[in-house]
Amino acid sequence: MAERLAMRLTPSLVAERDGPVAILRLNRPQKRNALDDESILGIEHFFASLPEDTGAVLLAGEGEHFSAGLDLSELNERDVTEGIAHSGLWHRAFEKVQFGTVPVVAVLHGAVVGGGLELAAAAHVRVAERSAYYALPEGSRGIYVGGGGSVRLPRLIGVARMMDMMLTGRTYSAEEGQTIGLTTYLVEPGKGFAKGLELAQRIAGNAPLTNFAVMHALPRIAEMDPAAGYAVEALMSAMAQADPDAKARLKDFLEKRAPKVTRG
Ligand code: 1HE
Repeated sequence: MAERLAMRLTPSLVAERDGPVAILRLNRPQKRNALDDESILGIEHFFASLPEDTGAVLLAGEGEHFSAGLDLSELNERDVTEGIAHSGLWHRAFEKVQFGTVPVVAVLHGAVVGGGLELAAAAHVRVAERSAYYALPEGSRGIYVGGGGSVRLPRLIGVARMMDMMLTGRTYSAEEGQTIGLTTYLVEPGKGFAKGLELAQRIAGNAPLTNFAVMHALPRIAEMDPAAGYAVEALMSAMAQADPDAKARLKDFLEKRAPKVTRG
């Protein structure tokens, strides 16, 4: 059962925990979880202040939508210099999501648009409910992505698809999002949170060093030239297998105490 996580956060966010899983809910449903500065600062604070015994994070949105993206009502007042600082704030916060201490599972439903999609892209595993839809309406608003979308989204769906979304205002459905690689799980409406929690609990049960390698080494290796990648992989693999946790897990398997791999 989830309980409140003791953390000072803006009312637009709610922090809970369920065993080793810390849960962050976007909690501004009356504004479709639009992300104002306070929420972005809160997200940064949450990921920087996780209790040490946290093994994974579950990120979800309250109400009918995951997030309507940037709070457009805050946009009018910024000049260029302030705009750069604002985008930098989002970069800093989402960097803590992607390259923080533990893997993040995002549960997506309803609108997942603009900055909401950028936030989702910073997570490590994405679960969609069939109600989810994805768009980058920045083009039609006369603005541009600023939360790391140009870096993360092409790596998920390719430059051409992101260009199409931004230039034509194309919306992808939950099913299409699953096909093009935005999400890796697709579930019925209302089932996303339970599925996300189940996955986060499994992730939290992994050896911490393996989770570290998957979060911090894998995406960097994927960007390296292959020769450097093989070298870093060999080092990471040697470090992981030398950890006492790995030794205990291998012993459990060899002595028939660990579960077998099962069909999906
Ligand atoms: C908002 C926002 C927002 C809703 N900022 N207030 N994002 C967008 O361009 C998406 C804009 N939002 C929408 O297209 C729709 O609101 C939704 C499809 C997400 C939801 O529709 P619906 O019918 O459920 O809600 P609604 O009636 O449009 O909105 C309810 C309230 O939320 C309403 O305020 P109210 O005071 O009239 O009740 C809306 O104004 C408010 N609201 N979305 C501010 N985004 C780092 S750069 C990232 C750049 C971007 O993210 S650009 C994409 C911005």
